[in-house]
Amino acid sequence: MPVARPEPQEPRVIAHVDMDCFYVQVEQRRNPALRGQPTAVVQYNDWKGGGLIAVSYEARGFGVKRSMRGDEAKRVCPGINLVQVPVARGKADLNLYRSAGSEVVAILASKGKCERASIDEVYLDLTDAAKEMLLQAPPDSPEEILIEAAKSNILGLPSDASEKEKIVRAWLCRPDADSEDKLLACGAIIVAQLRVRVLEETQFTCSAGIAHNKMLAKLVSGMHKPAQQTVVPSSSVQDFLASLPVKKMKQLGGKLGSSLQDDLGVETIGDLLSFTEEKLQEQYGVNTGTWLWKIARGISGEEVEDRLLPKSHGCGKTFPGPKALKNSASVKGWLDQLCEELSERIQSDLNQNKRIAQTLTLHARVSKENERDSVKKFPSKSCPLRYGTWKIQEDAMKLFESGLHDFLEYQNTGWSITSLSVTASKIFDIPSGTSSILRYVKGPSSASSPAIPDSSSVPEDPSLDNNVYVTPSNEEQCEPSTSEKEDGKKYSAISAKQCSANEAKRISKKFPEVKGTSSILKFLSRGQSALHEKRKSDGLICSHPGLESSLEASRAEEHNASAQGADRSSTNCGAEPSGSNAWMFNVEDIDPAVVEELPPEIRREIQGWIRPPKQPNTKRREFPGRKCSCRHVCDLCCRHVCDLC
Ligand code: DCP
Repeated sequence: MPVARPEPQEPRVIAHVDMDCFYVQVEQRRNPALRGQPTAVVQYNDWKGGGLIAVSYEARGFGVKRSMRGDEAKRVCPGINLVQVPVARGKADLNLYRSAGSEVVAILASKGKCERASIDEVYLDLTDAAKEMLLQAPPDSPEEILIEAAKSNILGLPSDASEKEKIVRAWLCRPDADSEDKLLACGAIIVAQLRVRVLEETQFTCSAGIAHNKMLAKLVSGMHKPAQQTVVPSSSVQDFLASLPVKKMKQLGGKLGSSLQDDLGVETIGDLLSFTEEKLQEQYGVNTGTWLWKIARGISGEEVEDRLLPKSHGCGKTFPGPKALKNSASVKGWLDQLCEELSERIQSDLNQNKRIAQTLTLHARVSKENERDSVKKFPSKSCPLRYGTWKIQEDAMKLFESGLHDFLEYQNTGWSITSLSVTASKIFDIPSGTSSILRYVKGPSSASSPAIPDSSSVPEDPSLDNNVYVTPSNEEQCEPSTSEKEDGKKYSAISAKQCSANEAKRISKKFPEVKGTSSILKFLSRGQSALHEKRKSDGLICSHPGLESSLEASRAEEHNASAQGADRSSTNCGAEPSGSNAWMFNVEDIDPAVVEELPPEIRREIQGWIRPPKQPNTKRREFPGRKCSCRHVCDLCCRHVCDLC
């Protein structure tokens, strides 16, 4: 349920930028002969000509809609060009569109905080940029206004007037405007400049909404498409919302919106104004009630997140009509393909952006034989994500079996799957300091764990010994930054051989109470390998992806199928670490968030160093994992709910 966020004291300038018929534009850039032509991008599945997923504005003029299939689109518009999405692994490959979206994001992010909301949508917080413009170069002459800004649609101004452009120019540099409108005018000019840059540098057009909050900016960005922008001055908010159907509002498209219609008779956002905050709270709870009361007045405190990367990675495939999957072998075949793609994407996210995904989720659309109208849905299932293609494949299949078991409720009946998808979510940045934990746990003991690449990939140069060798090609990225290298203080996990005597002295002086290295050594030399062995023998290693499994993953990817066997057999698990026998560690480098990710035995010890010991919560500490009836007790990922069990 939606919750009201506190609004900032100062007015903000927020933009929502949405690319026009995005996939079509990407295809038109690839093949300029398609420019200006009725064109649509169709799904890989060619059933009835393939489902349309993007339609050019020229084709829309003929009545072609996204809900159509290729055959129908051809009937409506015989001249339409149908372009199939690129294909890989027997399904759509969206990488082309993703990277085209990234090109646009890179330009938009130059002017303020930028949140990538989808493959072709971005929120921008332009407050600072607008304030700066107002201070340094405010728009003061109508003639100087950029043509693209002069074409803005400003809610509340006459939109069909023959002199619209003149009116807009005057509005954008009104000397008597209040400070909110002045900021908004600057925001509109900045967005127009950005859109011009996007067009020049990528050949793509986009549309935008500019308002004082995200909610309003998003609501109007698609109001005038293609290649236009719409501005919402505060004075026009009430009129705009008065006639806005409730279902158009984000978060009101589903059950909450239906309840507003059915239970309160609310059809437009404006209708909400007749209810007191108390009444709405009574009906929908305190938080949602307040949220509804506020959105009715155009108030929303939601912030633009500083995020240029997607929140999750998903790979899916539909199997319409006769293509539906009806046996486990075909499901496994497709899941393997989807998981392979997912694995590649999360691995590349890890390598390029140092981000780790924590949760694997499987969704499916399934119907029982002879019960096609049944309302029972296949339950989505999740488990901790283990890096490495075969592990993801294995877990996804188990999730599917578990979901199918729940779905069928012990009935021995046939089933049919029309869509399958796997998602990697709960993605977080590896916090600064994690690399030191990684090194600390894994770095030096290349022989101690299967997660470490074999010695051939470990350079002899001791100065490079601190690196985390995710993959050979990734060495550079994982190397500590120059500043880290130059800064003598930041030298976590340096073997005693490398650590100068002075530095060792400094640490022991600074942290005289840090005496816990022996158990770490124990852990490194045998504890972890024993734990690893135990989990392997338990049948499911619930390892934390940020520690061992990301490394394992790389290896698995690297060695492919043959190496997977080697990976499973983990022949060198029990070997003693070689080459180093003592460890120095700068406690200041430890990020508390990272400590939570460590195995309990190490966690307890490190927590003792970095903060005064708490009264132990024995219950939690003694048994951090969720005990499952099967043996999948996950003590590294105890916060996750494991649907495999
Ligand atoms: N997309 C898809 N499947 C859908 C909807 C969209 O694969 N069911 C893809 C194709 C679109 C892109 O996502 O080009 C962006 O979707 P939008 O909803 O933003 O639509 P468009 O950008 O195509 O058109 P518009 O100009 O109306 O925003």
